[in-house]
Amino acid sequence: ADFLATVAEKSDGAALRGDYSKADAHYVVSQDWAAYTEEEHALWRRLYQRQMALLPGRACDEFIEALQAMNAADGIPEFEKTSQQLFAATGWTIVAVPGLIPELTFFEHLANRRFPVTVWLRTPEEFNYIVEPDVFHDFFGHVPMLFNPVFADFIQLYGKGGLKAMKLGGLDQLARLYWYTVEFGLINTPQGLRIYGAGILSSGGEVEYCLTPGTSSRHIHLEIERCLNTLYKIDSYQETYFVIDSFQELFDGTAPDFTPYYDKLRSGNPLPANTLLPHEVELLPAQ
Ligand code: HBI
Ligand code: FE
Repeated sequence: ADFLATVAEKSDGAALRGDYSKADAHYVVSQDWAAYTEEEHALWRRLYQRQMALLPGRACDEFIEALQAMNAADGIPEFEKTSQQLFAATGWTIVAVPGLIPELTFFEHLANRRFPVTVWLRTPEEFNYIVEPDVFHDFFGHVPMLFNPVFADFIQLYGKGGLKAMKLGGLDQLARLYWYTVEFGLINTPQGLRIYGAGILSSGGEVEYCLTPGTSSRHIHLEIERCLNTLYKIDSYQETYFVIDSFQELFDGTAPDFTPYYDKLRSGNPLPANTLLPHEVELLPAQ
């Protein structure tokens, strides 16, 4: 399957984690909340507390406010409860999945305002680093931003774009946009740069790293075609962070037909992750 290539890239071809035997045709499972152990709930609380100590002044207000309203500090949450809250706010729901799912299915869920959340939690040994998305990454990292109406519309648009990119042969390009925005995006605010990307928000180390001036990483304004053409690192902190000025900008940049981008970029060479083009301005200069 297509998604095995994605996973092989991420985990050296190791088998997918998670129990796929009870998944339906859309890879949806029941969360089976009662089956989580007290040790797992305790690990969730530790993960949650560690992240919360890092996020004030670093995560964007939209994320922090939604997370607080979700009441998810006391253990692995029941998806159904948050899903009802989320549906009332933006018309999105949460669906439980065994882990990584095929790209087509993933995009179909997003296009229908359903966010797939992995049911299993990492082990204590993986407290600081995990390769595949688990429930902490998916729920803590992604779900709060779906309470923002503009961001919620953007993710649906991305899902529709994914279905289209599959037909047009633009998936490599479009996946880079997801990576550099939904997973590792920063937003410029009057108070300074803030994080909205789930890959950073659920990471112990990158929350601080990505906002530290003077590292070897660059922080540049998001330009869609440039982003679609930029390779990314999957096993280290990002070498480039793309910065937006507003979620509306993200939506508007994703709304056009990407066919011309794909036609142009497919035949050329993508840019390395550490590229800085002559006209680009570092938005987090060393002090
Ligand atoms: N499946 N559960 C899950 N979560 C993801 O983030 C995910 C996926 N399948 C495919 C996929 N992501 C990617 O190929 C998308 O990037 C673009
Ligand atoms: Fe993610």
